[in-house]
Amino acid sequence: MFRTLFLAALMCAATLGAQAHDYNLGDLKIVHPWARATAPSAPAGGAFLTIVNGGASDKLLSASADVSNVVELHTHITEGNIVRMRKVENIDLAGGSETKLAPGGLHVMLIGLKAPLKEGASFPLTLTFERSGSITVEVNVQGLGAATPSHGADAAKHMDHKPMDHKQH
Ligand SMILES: [Cu+2]
Repeated sequence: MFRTLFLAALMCAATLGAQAHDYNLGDLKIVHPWARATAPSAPAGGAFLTIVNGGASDKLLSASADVSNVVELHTHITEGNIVRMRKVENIDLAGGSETKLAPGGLHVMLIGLKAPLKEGASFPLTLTFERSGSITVEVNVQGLGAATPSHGADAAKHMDHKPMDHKQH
């Protein structure tokens, strides 16, 4: 299948304002990339987005950004009654599926923030897919109270995120 939407996606990324927010990359649609604003001392933050795959199966292999020293793909797992974050090597995107990276679930982890993520700001995040290639999207930073009701608890979990957690994987 021809990737006719690729150029359109690039143009969209180049002209994007602070609030716009869908990107097309081949058969993939990337919806509303956003991150939660972080407290001044927070060592890490999370970025979230939804990936709609209208084609054959694909995988999100990696994410990169300049706002932190390390960028990882994470999920949350429950061990007993403790919810922890764990690094994942990639994220499966089945054909015809919609995959949400959202607070409390899969997310892009920004570890070692170089500066706090401020509400109203935005930053580029490059996503690399196994089949569809790469795209750079603009992530909008939203306030601490934005989106889901589970935010308070999730923000606390991110605060507990120690560098040691990542060395185990
Ligand atoms: Cu995480």
